[in-house]
Amino acid sequence: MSVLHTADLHLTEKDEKGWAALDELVRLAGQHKISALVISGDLFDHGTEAEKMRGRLRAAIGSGDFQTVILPGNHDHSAYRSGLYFGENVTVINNWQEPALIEDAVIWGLPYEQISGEKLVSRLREMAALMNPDQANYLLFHGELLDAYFSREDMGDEGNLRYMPARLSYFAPLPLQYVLAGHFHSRYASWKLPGGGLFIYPGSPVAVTRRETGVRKANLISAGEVPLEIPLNTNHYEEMVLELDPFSHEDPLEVLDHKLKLTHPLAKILLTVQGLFDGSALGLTEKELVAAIKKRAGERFADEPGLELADVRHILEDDLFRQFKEKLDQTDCPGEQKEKIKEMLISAFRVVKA
Ligand SMILES: [Mn+2]
Repeated sequence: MSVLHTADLHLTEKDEKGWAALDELVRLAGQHKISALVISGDLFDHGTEAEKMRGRLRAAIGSGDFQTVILPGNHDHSAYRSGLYFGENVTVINNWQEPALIEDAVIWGLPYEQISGEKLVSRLREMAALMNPDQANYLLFHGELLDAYFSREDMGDEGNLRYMPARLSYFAPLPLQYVLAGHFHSRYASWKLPGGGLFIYPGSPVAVTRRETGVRKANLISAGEVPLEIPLNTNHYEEMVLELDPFSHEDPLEVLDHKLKLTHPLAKILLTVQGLFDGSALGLTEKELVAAIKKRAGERFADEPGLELADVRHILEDDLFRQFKEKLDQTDCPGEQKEKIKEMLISAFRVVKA
């Protein structure tokens, strides 16, 4: 028994990135010969569009010989109300009392509803009464874990509402091996459940907002083994800082090329260029350097780079600065300290000259 666990694909008709991520998940499902693909909520971005995407979804997940179990999330719960049929090997958990049985595992789910923490506690107690502790029980959950210090932006674009707020302690009465959760987009994260077992958010498999930086992951669970974070070949964002140094002999454009080479080909780069540079040594004005950077990275950028740079050649060429620097270079103070002093000196000159 093995499960590939994901959530928060936020599929729309127009955005191909989500569909490509689904294909990647299906490819991995085949590669790892899993029993079930579990999607813990927000498969669709809007409930209203699901009907139109049904055929495409069926074609995408119907090709493998594994089961798919879908949990309604806060974004797409309205999609499943009419009992949409997604194919033979797809189960939608519309009722918390009716689990999906896959091999020797019992996969329960809490379809999304707008309920308070108190109500959730009693709902979980009712569920516990239905579970057989001698079986392998998994629970699919889509909502916010209050034990974790998340910010709003970690959930994608959600505004100010709390969705199915839960604490780890709420799950204590349930004989669970795993809570396979969704709703938290930023990254893969897991917690120990007080009654045994693990609570796991896999993070979104494809970036929805710019906060979803780094290679995206899916969660692979094989009975008796430690859950695995499986890296995905899907679209995401990556933060990059290009640090300039007026005394370095490195060409910042070459440094940028090198950094770009190390990034994932599907990463969109959020670049910040910061620091001071010697335009005369580089043979470029500030405007030219910025243009060269933009040209170099071209379509790799998610948007316009953040620019916090300045050409300080006029300071480096100043007689007083040069004299001071020569004296400093002759002293035997450690290199790191020299760098610090030079930085301070340039800042002082910039204030004076401004
Ligand atoms: Mn959600």
